[in-house]
Amino acid sequence: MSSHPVTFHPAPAATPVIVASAWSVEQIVTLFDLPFNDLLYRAQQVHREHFDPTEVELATLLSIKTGGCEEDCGYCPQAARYDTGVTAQKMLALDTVLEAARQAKAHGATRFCMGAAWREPKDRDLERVEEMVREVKALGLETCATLGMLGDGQAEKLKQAGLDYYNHNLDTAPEFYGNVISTRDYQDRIDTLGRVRGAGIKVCCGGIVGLGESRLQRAGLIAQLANLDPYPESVPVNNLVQVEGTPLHGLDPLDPLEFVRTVAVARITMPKARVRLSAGRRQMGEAVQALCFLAGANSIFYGDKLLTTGNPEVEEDQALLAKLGLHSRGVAIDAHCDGTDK
Ligand code: SAM
Ligand code: DTB
Ligand code: SF4
Repeated sequence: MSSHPVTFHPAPAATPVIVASAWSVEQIVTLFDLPFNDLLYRAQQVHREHFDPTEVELATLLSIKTGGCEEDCGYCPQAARYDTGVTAQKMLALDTVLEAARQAKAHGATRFCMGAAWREPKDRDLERVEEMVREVKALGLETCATLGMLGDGQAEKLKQAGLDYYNHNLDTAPEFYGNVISTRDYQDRIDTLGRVRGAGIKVCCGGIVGLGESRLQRAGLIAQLANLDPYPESVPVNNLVQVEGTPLHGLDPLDPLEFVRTVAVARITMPKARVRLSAGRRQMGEAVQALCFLAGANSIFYGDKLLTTGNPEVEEDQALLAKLGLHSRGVAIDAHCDGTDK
């Protein structure tokens, strides 16, 4: 287990100094339980030690193969067994993917993530994805793919094609996982992450909150992520987007401040990771998103659509970043573009 040299500088009020080597769930619950201001103060300190706090990564998603998935993930509109209005489609043509990637780049995205509604890719499908990865990378974008579980040799093929990141989420705490998914288990996910690491691809791995889990279980998810050795380079924190027809539709939404706490705890326990404010931003409003950036989020999914559900419009995001004085990697966002810089 690697050590995570996280030394907490004392907040103005006397607070304990914790030096963690591996994070216990109890330590993480202690973070969650801090007064909100102390938690955000600590997250800001850690964030500023490792990143420019005014910089945000923009990653654009594209669903390259939508719907018809055989898995039973209780949150997912793309599972064939749920009647959500999402219909199964064929894999997109290379040209369509490249056009979307060019547009993402023109809007200022630096990473392009291709998602497929598969339990696992078949080798002949993987070849087509490899081609997409090669061509998207040639446009000068970082590449990411999320294709489900990977089998022997598949991660190596993606690496050879130039894949920078593979997204595969642990989703929730091990003890809550069975309430959400039954068609694959936690260890399957850990195995895929091992294959990704073994091939030398960077890991993008996070989870979803608002599934009906407890704070203890949210801490359990963060402990799993933070104790991966090494912890993921990218950590997407998704807030459940409730879709009619899925089993998790109709749950009480998570308190937005608890979502902010989750982001802060991810930042503190994974200091050098890109913590991505992921699904659910459209439902959050600007003030909650601003708190998430204060809590250490420094990446967003950027583009009008996630995979099948909505995301804030590009212009809306540009205006929000400008309002907050945030800029994207290498791209200055004009503070006057929303007309509110008075
Ligand atoms: N099929 C592949 C898999 O499951 O690994 C890749 C795509 S899958 C849609 C990627 C991730 O999106 C899931 O692991 C989950 O964390 C997230 N996700 C899916 N539906 C969501 C929803 N309704 N709200 C929030 N996050 C969601
Ligand atoms: C991740 O953690 N969140 C993204 C991406 N990785 C693939 C997906 C969010 C999906 C939200 C529901 C939808 O649009 O279908
Ligand atoms: Fe399929 Fe992925 Fe959706 Fe699960 S999350 S149903 S594996 S597309």
